[in-house]
Amino acid sequence: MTSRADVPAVKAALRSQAVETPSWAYGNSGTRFKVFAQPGVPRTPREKLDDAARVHEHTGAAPSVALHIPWDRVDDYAALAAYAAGLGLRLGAINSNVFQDDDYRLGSVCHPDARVRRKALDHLLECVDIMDATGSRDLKLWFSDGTNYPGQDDVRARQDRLAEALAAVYERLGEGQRMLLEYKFFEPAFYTTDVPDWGTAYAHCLKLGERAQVVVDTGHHAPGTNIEFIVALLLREGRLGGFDFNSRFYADDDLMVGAADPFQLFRIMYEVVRGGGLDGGVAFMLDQCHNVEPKIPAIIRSVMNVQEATAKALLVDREALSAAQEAGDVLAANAVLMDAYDTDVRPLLAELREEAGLDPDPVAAYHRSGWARKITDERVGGTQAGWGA
Ligand code: LRH
Ligand code: MN
Ligand code: MN
Repeated sequence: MTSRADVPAVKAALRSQAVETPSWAYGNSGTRFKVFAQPGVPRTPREKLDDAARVHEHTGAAPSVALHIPWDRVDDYAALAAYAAGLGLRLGAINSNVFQDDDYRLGSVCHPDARVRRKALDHLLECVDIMDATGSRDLKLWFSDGTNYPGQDDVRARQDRLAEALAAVYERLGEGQRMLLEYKFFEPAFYTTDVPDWGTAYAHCLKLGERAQVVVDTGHHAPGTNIEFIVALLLREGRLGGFDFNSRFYADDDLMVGAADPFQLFRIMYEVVRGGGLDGGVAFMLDQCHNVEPKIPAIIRSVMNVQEATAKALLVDREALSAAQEAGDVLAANAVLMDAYDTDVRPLLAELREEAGLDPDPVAAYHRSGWARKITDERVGGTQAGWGA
C-alpha cells in the first residue's frame, strides 16, 4: 500500500461504487458461428434477476440490472421492478434494440424509408414508457445504423434523420431521466456507421441538452485508441453518462472487463477519479457475453476487476503526482502512477468485504453456495441472450 494513501477515504469511495450488470450476460450467447448452451441459464427475466441477486449478494457491489428490450419483454414492468426490489436489486438502464428486425436491414432511425424510421422511434419511445414503470434513470441507445458501400445512402441526410429521432426521444424523457448515446466505430455496418465515435455522439448530445450523455463501451474503439483521454475529455465537458465495460483483444469481443488489459482499465479509472466521476453521475455498467466460461462467476469476477482498478486509481498519490508534473519530472510522475497500479489491492478489498459482512472471496463463496447446482437441476431449456434469437 502506498504510504500516503488515505485508506478510510479510499474505502469510503469503494463502498459507494456500484456496478450494473446486464441481464443478457446471464443468458446464453455465442459468436456468429455457435452458441454453446450452458446448463441452468435463466429462462425468463425473473430468473436473470435471481442470478443477478447472487452476484450482488457475494460482491455487495452490483445492486442494479440493465434490461434489453425486447429480450426482457414482460407484460408488467412495474411487477418486474417489484420482483427485483424483493431480491434487493433495482432495474437499471433500459437498452433499446433497433437492430434485430428485418425492417432494419438499411438502418433504423437513419433508414431512408420514413415508415421504418417511425417504427424504430416508436420502439425508443416505448422504452421510455418502460423506464417510467421500472423507475429507471437511463435510456441507453445504440444504433447499428450505417452503410456498407460508398454511395449507398446520403451520409449527411442520415445524420439529419438521427438528430430528428433523438430530439423526439429527448423531448419524451421525464424529469430525472437521461439519454445515454453509445457509439461504435463499425459493425454491423462496414463502410459508414451513423454514430461511429465519441465526437459524433457528443455533437448530438450537445444539441439535445444536458440530460443527453455519451456512453463509452470500452470494446467499441479502433485498436490503440486512447480511451482514457476520451473519458477525461467527456468528464471535463460534463457529458460522460456511463460505461459499457468489457474487454477486447480484437474488435467488440465483449470479454470480461479487465481481462485483456487491466492497465488500460486502471488508466480509465484514474481519469474517472481525477474527473470526479465517482460521484454518481457516471453509470458503471457491464456489457459482456460469457460464451465459454460459466456466467455468474465470470460476472462476479468482472465486478471485482472494476473494483480493483478503481482501488488502484484511488491510491494514486495525487499530491506527489501534481508536484512531479509541475516540476516537469517525467519519470517521477510516471512512477507515482505506476506505484499505484503495482499495488496489490486485493487485501484492501477483502478487508472491505469483511467489514461489510461479506466473504472476502466472492467467487469461492458463490461456488460454495450451491446455486450453480440448484439452477442446473431446476432450469431446463435456458434462453439465448438475444443476439441469435
Ligand atoms: C453493441 C452493444 C450495445 C448493445 C449491446 C448488446 O455492440 O455494445 O450496447 O445494446 O452490444
Ligand atoms: Mn455496449
Ligand atoms: Mn458492443
